[in-house]
Amino acid sequence: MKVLNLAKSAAIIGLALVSACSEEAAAPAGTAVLSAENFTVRLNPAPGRPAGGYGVIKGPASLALTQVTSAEVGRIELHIMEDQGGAMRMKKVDALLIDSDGTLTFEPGGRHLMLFDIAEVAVDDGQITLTAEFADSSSLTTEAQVKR
Ligand SMILES: [Cu+2]
Repeated sequence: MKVLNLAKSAAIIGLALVSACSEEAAAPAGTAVLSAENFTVRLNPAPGRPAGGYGVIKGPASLALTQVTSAEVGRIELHIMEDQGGAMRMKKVDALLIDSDGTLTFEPGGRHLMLFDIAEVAVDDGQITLTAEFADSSSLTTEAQVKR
């Protein structure tokens, strides 16, 4: 039973760390100062196709965004556009770095979020809560407006 108890404590510590990270306003020393602006999710008019997520993250240059999650979305991928034999195609990447000017911009035709399986209730509400996670364990939560 000792092993089980240890596993339980580890899980509790893990949870404590996660909740500490999500309080970005009272950031402890060594945690990046981050902000998000104008996030929108544009639904795909074709049923069953993923939606595009756009907006701007501000933070320290070269900090890596490692994932974006939402309780209201099945899966969110980080996408870039890449020239493949003369045609621009989307490509999934594992991380995106904040640019040297301190911004990471997601826009149509460029870097974007790809949202798969958005909950109907979020579509009806017109809002999706997104949480961005970074390589230094910082995180940032923002509300994205849903547009059809
Ligand atoms: Cu995409």
